[in-house]
Amino acid sequence: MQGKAPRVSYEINGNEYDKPYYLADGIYPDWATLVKTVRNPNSEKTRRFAKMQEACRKDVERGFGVLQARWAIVHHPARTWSLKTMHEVMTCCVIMHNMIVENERPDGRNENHWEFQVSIRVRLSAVSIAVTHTTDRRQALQAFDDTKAGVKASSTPASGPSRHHSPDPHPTSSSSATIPVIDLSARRFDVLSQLKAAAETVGFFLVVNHGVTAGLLAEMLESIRRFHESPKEAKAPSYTRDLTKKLQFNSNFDLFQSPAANWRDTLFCRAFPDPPGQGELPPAVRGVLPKDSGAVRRIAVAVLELLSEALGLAPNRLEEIGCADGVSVVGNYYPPCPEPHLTLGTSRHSDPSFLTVLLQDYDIPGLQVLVTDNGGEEDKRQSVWADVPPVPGALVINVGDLLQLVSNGKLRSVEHRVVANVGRNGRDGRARVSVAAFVTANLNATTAMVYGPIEDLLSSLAPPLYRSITVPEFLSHYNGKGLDGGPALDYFRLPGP
Ligand SMILES: O=C(O)CCC(=O)C(=O)O
Repeated sequence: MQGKAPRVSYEINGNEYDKPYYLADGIYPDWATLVKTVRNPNSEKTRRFAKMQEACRKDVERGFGVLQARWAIVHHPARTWSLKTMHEVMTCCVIMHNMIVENERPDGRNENHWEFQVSIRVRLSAVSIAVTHTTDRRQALQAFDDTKAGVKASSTPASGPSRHHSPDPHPTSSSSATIPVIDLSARRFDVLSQLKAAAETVGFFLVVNHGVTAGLLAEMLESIRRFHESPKEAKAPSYTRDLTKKLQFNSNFDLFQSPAANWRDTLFCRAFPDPPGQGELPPAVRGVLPKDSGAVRRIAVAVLELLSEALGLAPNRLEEIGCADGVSVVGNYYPPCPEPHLTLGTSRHSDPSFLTVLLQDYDIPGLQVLVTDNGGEEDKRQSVWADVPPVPGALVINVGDLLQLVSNGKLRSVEHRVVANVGRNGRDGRARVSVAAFVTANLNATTAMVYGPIEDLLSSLAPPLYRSITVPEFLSHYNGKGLDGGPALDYFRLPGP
């Protein structure tokens, strides 16, 4: 950059900045834009300097977080050794981000000329095509979101830019025998060894004889279907992207973050320990939602007890540290998709829970888990998508990211996805419905628990793989990143030896 900074002016967290910050090691320019902090501030002046520097550093990190949320390429480890190429990629992302922000300004202040001091060669024509595409996409998504009606009522084609998923590199497995079915009424020893084997490899299992009546299971699926199929006007009041609300209806919680939107609508409810009052619930789900979360939580506690033992811990250890102190229920609705080969029902992801208990549609399959042919998850390049077949009366249980974290990687939170609902007859077919209960910490607690790998599981041969975090911290990263683009837990991984 030969010591010349481009002229910029921007605001983060209410602070105004007029200097650019460079975020890759080794390319900091010579002038004082990034200054190291004072390690032991021992005077008023150095204390103030360190404080201000820390605030700026946080703003820079936040700015970088925005870039990471918008551009998938900034999420991943560098794909090249070339500093120049990395610099160009970052520069493109910053330029495109700034152009989008400028273009979206509501107050018409977008007639400013773009002033890029391009001492590196950036292909601006390619950049502006990408930006046009991105802003068109953003506007299309906003228009869709403003309908508050979800994909159920949408006429957006799956082939449009907002929903078109890139082809997936992994084939679909022809074998459906990968996900074990475990009878919870069998001998405790047998159940424990089957759960252990599944949780350490494929991360998913089906359970039968779990104690929840067929009647309640049917009622859960039916109430979610009823909600999504009620008139648009009945659902619109619950439509929100406010993550603090106990009840949220929307289509794709990560609509504006993820590279491609999914063909599904979702009703989300913080169901335990402090559920919304019956009067706050849409009529379609009244009387069912808190009841089902209680039943599901009991199964989760029983499974956590067995998994605790499988880890060599006291049976109540996982429950004791609060792994089942909160339950959020999501009721998914996958309308038949006219172009199912171009999009997905749910993008590839792992779950932000300790454990997930899922009731899936008995008639329409769609859930797939990414496994290696031998059932494990060691080599992602060799992985295949294995169907989780619908088994009437069964519940699907899977290990979530937080259980992988506290078990220090012994239990596996495995990526999964839902293919778009083919329907029988284009859009005239039946929608697929599922109800997932994310079993997690108490999200209403005033002081959030800190979770890290459980000490008893660590040794010199098994050093901690993850840093300690709170569940709100994890969720903030998970929600900011959106589905797709790699497991959220990788962000909290400690550097390897
Ligand atoms: O609909 C399903 O079968 C699974 C949904 C899912 O993976 C999720 O909601 O996280």
